Amino acid sequence: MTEQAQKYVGGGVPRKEDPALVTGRATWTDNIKLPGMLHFAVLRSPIAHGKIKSIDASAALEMEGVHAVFTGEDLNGEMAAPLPCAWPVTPDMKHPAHYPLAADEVKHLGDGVAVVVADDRYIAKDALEFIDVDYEELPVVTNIEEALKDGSPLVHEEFGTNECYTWPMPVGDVDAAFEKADVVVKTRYIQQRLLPNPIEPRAVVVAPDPVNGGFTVYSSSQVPHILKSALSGICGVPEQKMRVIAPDVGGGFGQKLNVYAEEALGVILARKLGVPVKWVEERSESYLSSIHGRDQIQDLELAATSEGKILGLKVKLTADMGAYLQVFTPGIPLFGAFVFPGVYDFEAYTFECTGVFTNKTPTDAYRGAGRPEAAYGIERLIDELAREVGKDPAEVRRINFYEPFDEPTTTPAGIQYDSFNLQAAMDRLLELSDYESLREEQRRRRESGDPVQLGLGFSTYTEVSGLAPSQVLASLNAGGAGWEAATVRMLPSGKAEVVTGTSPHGQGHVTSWSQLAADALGISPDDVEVIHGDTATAPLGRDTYGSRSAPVGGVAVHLAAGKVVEKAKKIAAHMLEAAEGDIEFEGGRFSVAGSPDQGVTIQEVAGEAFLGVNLPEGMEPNLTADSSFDPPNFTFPFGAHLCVVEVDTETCRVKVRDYYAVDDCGPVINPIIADGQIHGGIAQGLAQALYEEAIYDEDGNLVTGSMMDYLVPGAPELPNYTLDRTVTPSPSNPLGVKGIGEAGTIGSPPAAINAIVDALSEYGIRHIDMPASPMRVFQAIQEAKGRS
Ligand code: MCN
Repeated sequence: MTEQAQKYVGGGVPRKEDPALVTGRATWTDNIKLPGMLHFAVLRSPIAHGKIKSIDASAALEMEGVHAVFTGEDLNGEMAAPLPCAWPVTPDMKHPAHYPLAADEVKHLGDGVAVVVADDRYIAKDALEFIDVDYEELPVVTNIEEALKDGSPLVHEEFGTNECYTWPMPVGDVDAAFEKADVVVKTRYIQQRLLPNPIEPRAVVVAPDPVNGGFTVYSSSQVPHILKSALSGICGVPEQKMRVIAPDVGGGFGQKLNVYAEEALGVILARKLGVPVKWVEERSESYLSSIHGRDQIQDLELAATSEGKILGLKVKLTADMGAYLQVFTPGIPLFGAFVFPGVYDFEAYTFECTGVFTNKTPTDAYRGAGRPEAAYGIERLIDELAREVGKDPAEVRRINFYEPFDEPTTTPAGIQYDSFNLQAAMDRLLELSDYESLREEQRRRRESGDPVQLGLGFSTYTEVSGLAPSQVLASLNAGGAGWEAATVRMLPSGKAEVVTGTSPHGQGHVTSWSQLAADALGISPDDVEVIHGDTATAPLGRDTYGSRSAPVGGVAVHLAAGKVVEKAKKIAAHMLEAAEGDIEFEGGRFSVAGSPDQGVTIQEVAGEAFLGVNLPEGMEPNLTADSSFDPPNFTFPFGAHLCVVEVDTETCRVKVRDYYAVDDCGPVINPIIADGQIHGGIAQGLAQALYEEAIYDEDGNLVTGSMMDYLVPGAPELPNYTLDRTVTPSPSNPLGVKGIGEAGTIGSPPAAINAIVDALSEYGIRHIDMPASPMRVFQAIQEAKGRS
């Protein structure tokens, strides 16, 4: 490929997306109003488990403005297939049929029971109140350990058990390592359940196409391409007649990486009624009907020498699936299996995960999806180990880091990390934070009996990003099709269009892909239009999740643009009557080597390619090229974080005073965007560490059912971040880029908890569960005082 100097990639090009977003000119799904459109609302179960004995909708049907009420019994027969789970992790995994509306039995609070279609959403909502459902309540199970006990209430009676699957990772025997160990740290950590909170809750509009008999689905989704295939299967609509458009999407964080009941209901209702229909989720409804994150128990054992050198790791997870399996539910904890050993070089590792059904909303991918859980496990263990062997946690990390490498290196989990240099990241972090003087301040405060203690918490994490390699995904029974597609075309005027299969919902792909195309083509990013999120205009795509877009989709843009330049070079040679080998390309201009005055711009070539008059013999007109990039491996970003907390031992409040992060995602396409991703990610990780927890009571009621009770931190609760980066290119793709969209969320929870435990270690406190609320800190201090 013809490469030229990078002018825009790596520079802080301001986000093209922002003017529309900050001036209220974005188009959200809820802004879409179609002629004749009706609105639907879903009646949701007020109990966690029960048989539906009868549904009487007569009063609702009599209300003015109500067009129809349907139940599961009315609609399920119209589905060609239930809602999909795309990752059957074991051959004998239990997979309950999951229809958009429960027909016989509700399995969790908020399970859909009936749908009202009305003139507007307010009438539809009001009408829900007039539907009378008679339930026979059944016993409920919400606790995963209870759910596995004999005699537990069963979520799905037909399976005779609540165990969905047990997945043992086929890796080595660790017993020998544990026999050699001087120190074994054995512990249990809890990953509390989290509720994702994108600013825009979900929304869907479905319009039947009276001409071709198909449907256009507008959805606030991260995955229009996946949704198109899935909806066509669920609703029995030929795939080529299904078009999905993701308009502006106000965040997703993994929650919108799914195929939801309401999307299928929209298609079925639009087909039945022959008019467009709309559904918009409310926040408290979202807390019940959209997937939740995390929720697992981690039983861990780490074996090491008295010097703190790790010898082996045993991981046993018990993970809450909730009541049904959504698209990736069973696979989420398994993502963690591959990176649980973290950035540490040792051999012996076992991992087993048991997935469990409970009467709760299903879990699925929430930013990081399995990897924050894993990083938390290993990073907390390392701090516990450091304390056992009496060394500084920075030192114990260092003696276990992989030596720097830039070629794939096999890990105890049986995968290959692509490139690491933790030493450089750690060196920079210690320098950036002035670690020694922080320790000095800590000593001073301890000695003076200051009620406000200082805590320092490290996290040196890695993660698997760039979800792609089709063959690897297939080997994990996760389907394949991990590639990403792009088309780059020059228009007659010399401007360019980039068509991408990624589907941004806050990550700034329009800007980033413009930079990539601009550099390759030698034009301005302002002359590049990025087309995305519509399966009619961007027909090939695998969408946005798993921090895959830059290392897979961005690379596809780069490769397609390179192909355009290759073709343009042939045309330029023809126009300049020179040999192709003599043509040089710099700054968007082709010239003849040794005769720089003789040249044509890429815009002139584009015009010529369009006219098709003066082209090399046999060459097709137009300057356009496609690429479908399927990398050989994932990418493995890594980083070193340090969280500095002040813990007030009298009020038990934790203040995150400073947060230092040195992340490495290879070369950065856009530093402003990458920093923004890290900021948002750290904020979400600190939210898990300190504030957020979805709590169910024993009857299956979501106690934290609104923002009044579910504490999402805002800017005042969060510190200023001090960021820097190291650059270790990935050998998995020609740009060397690794993903950055989840890194902050993965690195920060263990850093924060390590810092709090560090602050309180003088009391003999060894662990505090997340979220480390003032009450938990208070209890930990009281218990520690009771012990002493
Ligand atoms: N980038 C870069 N240099 C790199 C790597 C990435 O400049 N070396 C830029 C990319 O060009 C892109 C952005 O960073 O503009 C993110 O790229 P990438 O890491 O590939 O992640 P994705 O675009 O695939 O985004 C997915 C990731 C995930 S999995 C979640 S969850 C998440 C996240 O992104 N959800 C988000 N960030 C989010 N940000 C917002 N605003 N909203 C969400 O819902």
